Amino acid sequence: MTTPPLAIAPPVRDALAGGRAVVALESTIISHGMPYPQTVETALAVEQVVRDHGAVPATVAVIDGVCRVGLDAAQIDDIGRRSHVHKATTRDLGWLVAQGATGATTVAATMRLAHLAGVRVFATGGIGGVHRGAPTSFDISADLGELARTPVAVVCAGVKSILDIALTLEHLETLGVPVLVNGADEFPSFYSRTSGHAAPRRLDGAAATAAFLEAQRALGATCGAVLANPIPVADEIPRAEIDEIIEAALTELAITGVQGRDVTPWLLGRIVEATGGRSLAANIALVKSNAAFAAGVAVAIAGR
Ligand code: PSU
Ligand code: MN
Repeated sequence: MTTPPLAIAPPVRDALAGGRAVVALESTIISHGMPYPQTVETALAVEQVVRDHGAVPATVAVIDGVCRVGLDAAQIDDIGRRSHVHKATTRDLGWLVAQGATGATTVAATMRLAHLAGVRVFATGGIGGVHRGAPTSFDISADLGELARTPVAVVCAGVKSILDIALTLEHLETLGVPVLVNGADEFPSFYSRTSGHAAPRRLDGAAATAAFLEAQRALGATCGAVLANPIPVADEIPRAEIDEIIEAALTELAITGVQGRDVTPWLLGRIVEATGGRSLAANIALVKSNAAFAAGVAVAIAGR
């Protein structure tokens, strides 16, 4: 086997060598999730949240064909500013490397590269999943397949707001991926703390979550885990309000002909417009909250 073309940033390499806490962060959220320059400001602020909670941040991306685990501020700015960065899921990694191209990694691709580097905890906003209408469109994110085969724990505020939560939970169960909710009995729905769906399992706090991840490891689990962390109460958008906006955006989407990987960026843009920017503020708040929780989990694992 050849060594993977992986560049681990010095602070990340040192932390891993010393058995200290590291939290992986994705870059699709930087290139496709929010407008520039807020996106870069947010990415840097999220890294700082990870540091403030005692862990080393490792933002992941492929830059000019090099898979990077840990970016510096200039590299994060580059990903946010460039207008034609590929959205890269796991299947795109080989192509990007061979072509010397640049790609922002989704949850799936970030998990893969984090795992190759030895990082076990990853924080993001929302994971991909089963889209509404998937029974006819077959649109199911590759994030779910990666969760089934890569042992990285993904802290999120639920699945992307535009998905079918019930079908996503069902599919995760089929794939054998554990789904845990931090400190609540209900699975959250990204902008809201509730979804109408019960938490498959509940855990309270970082120490309990670290104990769970260690148990998974001791059992030889080869899959990842979804660690759902509800948005803070102060930042929540009521479910009835946001559901109506999402429904309207989905109706509009059907008319536009936007398809495949362009669907999410288009819908998120529409939702930001329709909420007058409130969804963006909520999105930023929940990512920071997830970064803090993920850092706590990584610190607790490192301390065991
Ligand atoms: N959640 C969001 N915005 C996003 C994403 C998730 O609120 O942009 C990104 C993540 O990178 C996730 C990806 O892994 O969308 C999933 O895309 P797809 O459904 O095309 O697999
Ligand atoms: Mn898709």
